[in-house]
Amino acid sequence: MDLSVTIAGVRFPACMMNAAGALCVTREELEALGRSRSGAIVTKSMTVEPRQGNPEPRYYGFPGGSINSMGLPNLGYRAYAALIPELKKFGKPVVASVAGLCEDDFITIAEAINASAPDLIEVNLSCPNIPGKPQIGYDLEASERLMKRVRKVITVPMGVKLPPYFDPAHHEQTAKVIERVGVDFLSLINSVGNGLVVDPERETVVIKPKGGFGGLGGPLIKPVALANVRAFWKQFKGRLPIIGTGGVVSGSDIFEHLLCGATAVQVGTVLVEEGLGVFDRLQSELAALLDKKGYSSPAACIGKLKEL
Ligand code: RRO
Repeated sequence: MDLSVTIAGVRFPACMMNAAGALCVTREELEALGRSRSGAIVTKSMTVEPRQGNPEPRYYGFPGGSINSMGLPNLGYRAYAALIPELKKFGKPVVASVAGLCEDDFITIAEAINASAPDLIEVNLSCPNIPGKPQIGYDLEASERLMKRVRKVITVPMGVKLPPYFDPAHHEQTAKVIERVGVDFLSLINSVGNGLVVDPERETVVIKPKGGFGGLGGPLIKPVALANVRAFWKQFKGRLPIIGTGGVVSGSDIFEHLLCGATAVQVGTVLVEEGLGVFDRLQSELAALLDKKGYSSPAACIGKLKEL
C-alpha cells in the first residue's frame, strides 16, 4: 500500500518520520535516517553555537516510556545549514528543527537555515529542559511575538512544535495565535515536560540534570498526544495539517493518531529504543491494518474518529 502523504504541498514517501531529537544530531545519524525507511529526515533542534547538552545520564527508557533532559546537544546551525543541501540526495523531505536560547537566536537561525532550503522548518517552542528557561509555548504573548518574527524570514513551509496543553481554553487561545501568525503545519506534542521518574531500589532519580526532572515520552503520553492532535484538528476544522507525536509504538498507534486528525506521525522513544528498523515494522503494521479495515490510504482516515 502507498503510505505517502502530502503536508503543506510537500510529499512524504511515508507518513512517519523521526521526531526531532531522536537519532538526528550528527551527520552520520542524519544520513542513516536518509537511508532508512523514515518518511523524512528531521534534524535535532539547533542553536546558534554547538552544544554538548546537559550532563549524563540524561535519557532513561523504562517500560512505560522515557524521560530525557538532553539540554539541546547539537552541532550549531552553521553545520546543519551546510549539511541540508547534501541530505536532499536521499529523495525525501528534510525538516530543519529550529530552537534558540533567546528570541533573537530563533530569527538568526531561521534566516540562515531557510537559505539552505530545507523542505520544511519546524520551530520548536517547547523544549522543557534548559535550566532557567521556561517553555516558550506556555507563554502565548512570547510565542506570538516570536512566531511573527520567524514567519517573516521563513519562505519554506513553516510549522511549530508545541508543548502539550491540558485545558480546552489553552487549545482555543493557542489556535487563535497560530491563526494570526499564519502557520503551515503543527507538530504535536513535544515531551510532557518536567516529569519525575524514581528508582525505588536505589532511592534515586534516574537522570542527572534538574534534580531528575525531564520530558516524558513514549506510550505513557499517547492519550495526551491524541487529545492535543484532536483538539487542534477541531480548532482548525481539519484545514491545518498536523504531525502527531507521542506514544507511537505500533501501526495501530499511528492509526489512532490519523483518526484524531494527524496527517503523519513522528517517533521518538521507540526509535531510540528499537533503532531505524522500526520504520520497516511500522510500515508493515500500518499497511496491514489499513488494508484490513478497508482504507485505501493514510489520508482516507484522517480525522475520522467517531464520537459517542
Ligand atoms: O534537547 C532536549 O533536551 C529536548 C528538546 Br530541545 C525538546 O524539544 N524536547 C525534549 O524532550 N528534549
